[in-house]
Amino acid sequence: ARYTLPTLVFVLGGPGSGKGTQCRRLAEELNWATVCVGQLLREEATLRRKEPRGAYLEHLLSRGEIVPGHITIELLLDRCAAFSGKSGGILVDGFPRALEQAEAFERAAGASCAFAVFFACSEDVMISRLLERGRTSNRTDDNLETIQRRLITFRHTSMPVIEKYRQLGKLVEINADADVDSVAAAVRREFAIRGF
Ligand code: UP5
Repeated sequence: ARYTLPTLVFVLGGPGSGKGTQCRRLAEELNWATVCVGQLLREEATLRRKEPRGAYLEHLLSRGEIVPGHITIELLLDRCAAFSGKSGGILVDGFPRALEQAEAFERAAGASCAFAVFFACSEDVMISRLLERGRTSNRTDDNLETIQRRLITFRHTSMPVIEKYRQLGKLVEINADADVDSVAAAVRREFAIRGF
């Protein structure tokens, strides 16, 4: 990397497990930055909607499929660079979602995460949260069919990333079925234990 990255924490969990909600809250409390990688991709799809890349991204997002790593990693590193020196650390919300993307990121960034947080949430809870949000979110992936695809992608492709960090002793698992305040308190405790 051309600059030193701040402390990175990967925030992982299934669709609707509460990653975004908790990242926003924690970032404010710790005075960290947060990068929602799905949001970065949605913004890129909108920005380039008249180009082939925009249509391609929208195609993948609306089907709950994972965007190729080289696209995601470039956007993510650019955003991290913008925060360089301006925040204590960066919460990376929703990345990496595939083992090879975790490895590609580490190569490109020349760094890994300090640790990874996993919001463990039951599928019934995730589905009902997303259907509820889908009434007003305008997200093309908050419908039952795509929610089910997102869950399958999560189980098959993203869970191995979580298992990797567990094996490395870098995983912090939080019960995310609980209410927002309880989850936030559990997360805050885990960061405090690690000196943040
Ligand atoms: N809510 C949250 N916490 C709650 C709680 N404790 N109790 C009750 N309700 C709670 O929350 C979802 C909803 O639940 C909200 O209405 C919230 O109020 C409520 P949110 O905090 O948004 O959960 P989150 O886990 O962030 O859910 P999100 O839908 O954003 O997760 P996804 O992982 O599906 O979405 P993301 O934006 O990360 O990715 C979208 C797509 O981008 C992916 O499907 C994929 O196509 C693509 N992508 C990639 O290809 N590569 C990447 O690296 C990243 C994304």
